[in-house]
Amino acid sequence: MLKNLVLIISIFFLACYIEQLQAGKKAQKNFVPGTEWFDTNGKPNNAHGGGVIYHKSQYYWHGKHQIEGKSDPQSSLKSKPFIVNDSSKTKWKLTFSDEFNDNKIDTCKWTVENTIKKRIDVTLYADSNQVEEKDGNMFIYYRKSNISDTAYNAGRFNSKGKYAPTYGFLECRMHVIKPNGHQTAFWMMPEGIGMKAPDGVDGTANDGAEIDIVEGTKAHAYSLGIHWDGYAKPAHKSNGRLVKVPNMHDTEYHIYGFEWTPRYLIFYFDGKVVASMTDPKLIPHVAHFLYFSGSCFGKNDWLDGDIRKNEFIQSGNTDKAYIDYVRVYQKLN
Ligand SMILES: [Ca+2]
Ligand SMILES: [Ca+2]
Repeated sequence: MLKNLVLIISIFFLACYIEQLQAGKKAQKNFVPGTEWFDTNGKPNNAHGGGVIYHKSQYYWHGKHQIEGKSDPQSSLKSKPFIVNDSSKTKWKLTFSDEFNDNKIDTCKWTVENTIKKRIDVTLYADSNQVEEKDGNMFIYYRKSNISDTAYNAGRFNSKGKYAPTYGFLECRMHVIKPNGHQTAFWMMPEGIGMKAPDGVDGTANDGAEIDIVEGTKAHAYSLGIHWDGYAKPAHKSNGRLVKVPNMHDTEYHIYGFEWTPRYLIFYFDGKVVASMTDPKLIPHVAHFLYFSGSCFGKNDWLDGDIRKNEFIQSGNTDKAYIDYVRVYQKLN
């Protein structure tokens, strides 16, 4: 008895599924003038005296269902809408931001780093004296430390453990320092094991990557890209490019954007696409926190200048990068 009941229910759902499948074949997301149009049930669209309304990113065409020579077999209440997705503008919702406008570092969002980093021939000290929010910006300071001739200070702060989106559109308006043995970066790191060897080494960036939205490495260019599977050779892999921007540092601010979806990554500079990645192996699918950092380098092969020869810094001056705002949007549908 129970067996028969299960069989009947199964056949019923299978029939519903097949019907939906058949209807789905005909359902349209767009239309061509001069051809037959179908509604979302795959039925020929029949809407006399139709009108279009726009509601929550969808256009609906409603009308009265009529067949020539017959009375109305279907009330307009039962008719299904014909839907055209509004692809003219993608809908984004602001889910995180810091405008840096209240002269106080928001510690619910950010952790200012206290770290020591060894370079080839200099040591870099990051501490809370090197990051300051004022005048509508978050400042990152660069200076020669009074610890020793080879010790330098630069600020770093991140949202680790406080805010880490998966996918979204990130945008930051920032004054990147003109590199001369020092540089500014806006980047992301995975909250999980993605960049930790050996656990994160799976041949992909799916489990997390270092995502560099901007690394200000050259006077007339900057670097962007991703690194995955840790930093140790031979597992470490990377993909990215140098974006040439003549006179990049003649303008105080630029806007650096990053669009991250399950299918692609797009990098923007002042609203223009400067790089995109679509290889499924390169798309991270886990949470990444935000990172802003200043760095100093002595001898190096990737950055303009050498901090030991930076006269401005060597004379005891403070150089600064600053961020007007950072905003993160998430897609609505
Ligand atoms: Ca990996
Ligand atoms: Ca601001």
